[in-house]
Amino acid sequence: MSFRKDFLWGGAVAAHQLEGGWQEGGKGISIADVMTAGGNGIPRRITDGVLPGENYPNHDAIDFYHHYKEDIAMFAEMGFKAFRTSIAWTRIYPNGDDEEPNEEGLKFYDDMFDTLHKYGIEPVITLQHFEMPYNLAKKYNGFMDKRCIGFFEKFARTVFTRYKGKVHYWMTFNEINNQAASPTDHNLIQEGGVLTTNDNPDNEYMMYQSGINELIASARAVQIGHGIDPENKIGCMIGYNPVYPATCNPKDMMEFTTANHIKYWFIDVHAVGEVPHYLEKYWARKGYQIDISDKEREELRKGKVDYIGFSYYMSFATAWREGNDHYDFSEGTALLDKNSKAVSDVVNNPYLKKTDWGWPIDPLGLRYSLNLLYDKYHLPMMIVENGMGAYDTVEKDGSVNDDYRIAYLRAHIEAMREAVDEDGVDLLGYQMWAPIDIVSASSGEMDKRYGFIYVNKNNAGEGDLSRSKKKSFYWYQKVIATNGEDLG
Ligand code: BGP
Repeated sequence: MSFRKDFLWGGAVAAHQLEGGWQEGGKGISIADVMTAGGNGIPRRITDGVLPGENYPNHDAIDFYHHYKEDIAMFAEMGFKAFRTSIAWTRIYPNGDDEEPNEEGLKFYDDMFDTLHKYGIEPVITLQHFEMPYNLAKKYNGFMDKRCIGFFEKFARTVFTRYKGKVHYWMTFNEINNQAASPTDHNLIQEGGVLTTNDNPDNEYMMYQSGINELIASARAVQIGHGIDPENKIGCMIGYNPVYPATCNPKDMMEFTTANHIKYWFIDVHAVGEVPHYLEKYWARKGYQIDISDKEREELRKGKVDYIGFSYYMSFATAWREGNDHYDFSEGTALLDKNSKAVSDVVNNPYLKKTDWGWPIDPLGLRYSLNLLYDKYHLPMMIVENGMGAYDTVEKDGSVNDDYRIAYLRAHIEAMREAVDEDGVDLLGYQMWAPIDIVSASSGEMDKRYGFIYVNKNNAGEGDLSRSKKKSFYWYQKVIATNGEDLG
């Protein structure tokens, strides 16, 4: 037996990427609602509010808001044991700083969770997935302002209370660490909701300050969630794409160590409850006065997570270069530029093929990651995203023969099985990204498809939104039915 009997097989999405209904049911505007469409290699933009004549693909997305019953029925047909999505903060508190929650928004998720439970599907819920209320970004500069910790706390308390008994698996902030790899993605310090420009010299400082404030907010949410229901399992969510040294040159090893520190210090705060020593040193060197009180440090210790949720898509390689002998963060911070192109100290890994969007494909890296995280933190883990964005072709008979997607997922699930079987890591579940075609987070495209379920809508917004099953639908159905034994 490789996977536990109650292994949580399923799929993951985020509210803003599929729900649509951006102004329905009393919902407010989120930062995802002011993000324009980009393209493969074309960055998205954040506009100053919702402007006429701009294209905002998240506004309608795939209209899960009205199709969720039909879509969940299809997930159930595949045999899903779990479904990961987020609660759109702006459905509950439309402006983020409202006095009272919006009942219609709360009711929407009640109905969605009831539908999931009807089929025995466990909801796995992210509190904040790139969808902070735009008002909080605009009025407070997001998590740069400590008042946002309180607003998040209130939101968390509201949903923990309301969905007590309906939701047991939670995560606080999606890919909280992504902002460290590309601090000014889309003129926004992602997750922290800090609006800025790419050339602002304070970006790095703001990333650290808002990141610390989010971590305090996360630690408070963990404590509140445990207080409301001791059955709650509350995890962090890390975008884990390991960085390898290009060679065994000790200088490459140091470069690799630094790169991993830059990208993954957030996990130490979540899982150990401490700001890592190297980071304190770096702040001191840079003269960053990060506002974190002794009381807040105590809160970090008390609000450690129950499990590590992480996404895994790819790995990177890094090499020392002339003039970078200090292994200083500032010399290697931007591992990806805003077009998701590798820059800085990232080098090509000649052993790996890439997707059409240039993401290196590395199944064995998943086994490596599971081992590394388990060795270091000794916490249960859940893979909460893993998948391959690809251009799909619909055949004349309506079928989509996505063998490339099956091959990607098969290889990753095999690597995951080896990590469990041979290495003994403690793994709670696997949520592939994304079981149904949705709007891409990085590019805003519809044609960057991940799903087992095809959605008839393209980048231009054309299509009747009808859903159909791809070849991979039947493949995943068999994988779940055999608890991962039959990957053929
Ligand atoms: C992760 C995000 C998701 C998701 C995924 C795929 O970083 O948590 O929201 O979108 O990446 O990325 P993309 O949609 O850009 O292909």
